[in-house]
Amino acid sequence: MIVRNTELLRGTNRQVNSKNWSSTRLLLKDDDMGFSFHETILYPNTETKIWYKNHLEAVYCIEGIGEVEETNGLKHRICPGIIYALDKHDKHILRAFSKMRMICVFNPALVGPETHDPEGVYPLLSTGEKNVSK
Ligand code: 9YT
Repeated sequence: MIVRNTELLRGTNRQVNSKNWSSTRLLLKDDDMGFSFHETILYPNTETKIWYKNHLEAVYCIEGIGEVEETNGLKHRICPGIIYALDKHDKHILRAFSKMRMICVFNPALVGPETHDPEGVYPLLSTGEKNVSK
């Protein structure tokens, strides 16, 4: 059994920071669960273009208000209790109107240090790779 405390992972290499968000990665590829599991804090009044072309992601909101916009312009309000799943590797824009706390699951599992490239994509890394595009 794996038992971890998010608070104890902050400030370690399991916390990855970006301009608009901070992601604490509770479960990663090395844990061999078949997915990775993160707590992501989105900073208020931010807009992030994302395209996980190499991954599937499900995102469950537990705090805050925002919206996700599809490429066809359709906007979905996000608040606690809402999940969205990028089952078609959907390009999207994520807007946080307040601080938001999200639980995010990735398949395939992230290795650890991934952060968005200019297109909002995470590379497909294998365990051991430390070099990621910013
Ligand atoms: C909701 C979202 O995709 N935010 C970007 C960070 C990502 N969830 C992560 O790496 O935890």
